[in-house]
Formats: sequence, C-alpha cells, structure tokens
Amino acid sequence: MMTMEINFDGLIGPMHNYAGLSAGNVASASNAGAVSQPRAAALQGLAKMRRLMDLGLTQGFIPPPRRPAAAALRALGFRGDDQAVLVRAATEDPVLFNNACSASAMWAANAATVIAGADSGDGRVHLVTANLSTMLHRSFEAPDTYAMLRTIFRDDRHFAVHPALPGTQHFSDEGAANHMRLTRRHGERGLNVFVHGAARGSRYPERQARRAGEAVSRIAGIEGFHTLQSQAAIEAGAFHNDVVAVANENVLLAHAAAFEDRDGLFAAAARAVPDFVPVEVDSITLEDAIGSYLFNSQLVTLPHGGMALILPGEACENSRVWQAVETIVAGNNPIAEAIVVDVRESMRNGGGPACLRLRVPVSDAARGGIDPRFMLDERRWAALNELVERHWPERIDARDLADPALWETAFAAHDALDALLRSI
Ligand code: SUG
Repeated sequence: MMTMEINFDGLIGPMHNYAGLSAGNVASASNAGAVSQPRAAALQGLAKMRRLMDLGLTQGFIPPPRRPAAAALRALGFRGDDQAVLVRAATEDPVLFNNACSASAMWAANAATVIAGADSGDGRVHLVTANLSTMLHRSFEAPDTYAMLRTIFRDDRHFAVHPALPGTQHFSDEGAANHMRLTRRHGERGLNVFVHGAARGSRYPERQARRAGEAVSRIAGIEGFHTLQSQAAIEAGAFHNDVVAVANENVLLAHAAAFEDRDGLFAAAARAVPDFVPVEVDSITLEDAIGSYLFNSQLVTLPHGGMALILPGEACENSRVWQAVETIVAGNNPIAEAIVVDVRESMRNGGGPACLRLRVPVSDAARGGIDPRFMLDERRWAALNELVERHWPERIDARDLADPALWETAFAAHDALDALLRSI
C-alpha cells in the first residue's frame, strides 16, 4: 500500500497582526506594534500551497479558528454576547484581550504531534493536539484545534485524534515543531525524535517539556527517542527545534549546534534508518540560521524522486546563507532543488514555510478517511483565494485591535469561510 505525506497548511486568518506576544521569538518581538497585512499574508500562504501542488504534491488546509476569541474570554468570566465580552475584556485587561486576538493558529506545525500509522501501536495515524501552554495567546488554540482536527480526520478507523495534554509546564507541548520522523520511506516504520528543552536558566522560555514527548509516545503506542535541544540554539532564538533542523524520510538537515547530544542522536538515527543521511551545516552562525530561517524550510520528497527544499525568501537575502543552500543542493545527498517562496508576513512573526504546515503521512486507505473539503484541488484553492481577496482586511495596526469595526470585519470573514465550507 502506498503512503504519501500530505501537508496541511494553516490558512492565515483575518486577524493576523503583530502584537509582539512571543518572548524568545526574535521576529515577533522586533515587529511588535507594526502594521500587518492579513490579506497579503493569507494570499502568500495560499501561493505557497499552490507551489507545492504544482510540484505534484498533495495539499490540504486547516481553517483558522474564530478570532478575537470571544469563547476563550467568556470562559475566563467575561459576560454577555460576543460584542459585550470583547468590549469588557479590551477595557478591563487589554493585554489579555490582545492575546485573544492572535491569528497564531496559522502555524499548523504547532497544531499537533503526528505519529505515523507505520509506527503507532494500532496502525492508525495518531494526532495529539498541542496544548501550547507556554504562551498565553497560543494556549487558546487547543480546544479549537482539537475540534477541527476531528472534523478533518473524521474516520476513526484510520485516525485517532487526541485532546491536548494537561496545560501545565510539566507537559508543555508545541506539537510537530519539536518532533522529527526519520525513516527509509514515508510508509515504513521510522524513528520518532522528540526534541525538548529543560529548566536550565536560559534567557528565553524553553517551550517543550520532555514529559510531553513521553506522554505522546505512550498515547500513540511508540517508543520515542528523546533528545535535548542545545541551550545555544534556545538562546539565539530557536524557540522551536524546527527553526534549526528539518527531517524528511532518511535525511536530517540541521545546524551543527542544534542538539545538546548530536552524536547520540545521529547514532540512534543510523541504527534505525540504515541509509540515514545527515546534512549538517556549520558554515553559518545560529544567528544567521535564525535570521534567515534556512532550516525552517519544508523538505519534501518529489513525486518523481529526490527532495526539494522549500525556502523562505529571507534565505536569499543573506549571502552566507545562500552559499550554504548552494552547498547543500550540490552535495552528495537527496536534496536536489531549492525553491524559494514568499511568506514574509508570516516570517515577521517568526513563522517560516515549515511552521505553516502540519505533515500527515497517509496511506491510500486512510486517505478516504479525510473530509475532502480540506483537501485542495484547483477549484477549492481558487475559492479560498477569492474568499481572502473579498473578506480579509488589507491591514491591521496592532494598536487598533480594540476597534469593534475590526472585529466585525473579522467575524464577517469567518462567517464567509463557514459558508464556503458548507458548499465546497
Ligand atoms: O509561537 N509566533 C509564533 C511562531 C510559531 C512558529 N512555528 C514554528 N516554529 N513551528 C510563536 O512564537 C507571534 C504572535 C505575535 O507576536 O503577535 C507568534 O505567536
């Protein structure tokens, strides 16, 4: 039976804004208070999806949850209809309110950890919703994400969608951004690598708890390999491992300073995957890696063989980084092509091409268990583009989040998306 990897990208929501909510995420902090362009952002995301479809890859999408998150604020005690809840929260606790306005669910790599059917205890694909409990704005995503993943991966003969782990620091979980799967082929058994942080006095938060990966491993019935992210990477601003490393099938592309115990990881990978190909980069600094998001590329297997690296435009702007890309592509490894995409609006909040997608290995049989409305074809892709062109605001000044006219525009956009989902 054939198994392919499907990328499910987060459709960037109409409230995309720069509120500077993520401490330790250099881009988010440095663009705090800037003017965002939600329409351009969503169109950039859709153009990236299109680029992958044009390569012959199968592409899905995950709709954005409704923002501002009136439901989350209501659960925190604000009363009344949505409008009243939002007015009260914006007046009484503007910081909390800004957190409830974030469109951060767009970074689908943080939606869940996905364990392949070839690895799991029961042969199903397991998706464990991430609690994202370290960052307040991101912690609001989990209930919506869980509901949406259940809708998309609707057939429980093929998929097991799990709710988030308890939202405490002991289990803080950022999903697939800290998980790498190494295997000979997508459909074969693989090594599941969980990269976690630790309490070691770093200057930035370490968002992934080791216990989260251990719990995910138990839930999915696998034996995970747990390894510590390097403190140097955290301190340079690698708030997720996928900012300094990316794996695809038998290839691991990583910065040489990404892991605390690089030798242990490489030895485990070589034991699990006989044709393991490490592609290590030590020619650029961690700062260059994080500034350019070279390692936040999508590494994909092309239908006719070989792999392509889908890079953000920022990687071309730094000559040292581009030199490293050319060396990778020319090297003795399966990475044969470098393709540049423009996801600048997402990048300005610290989200590159790889952040925007959740990878799901799907067998031919499991494919039928996915709600087809979330699989892109020409018609659905065009419909989403048209929806965004018509309903997404052109710009949002982060200082105007409390403007009720903005909420009205955002809710109208979400209503239009809901209507579209009823018809496609
Ligand atoms: O969690 N940025 C996100 C970026 C997530 C990137 N994802 C991966 N690396 N997989 C974060 O820090 C910024 C929101 C703001 O500042 O408005 C934000 O949430």
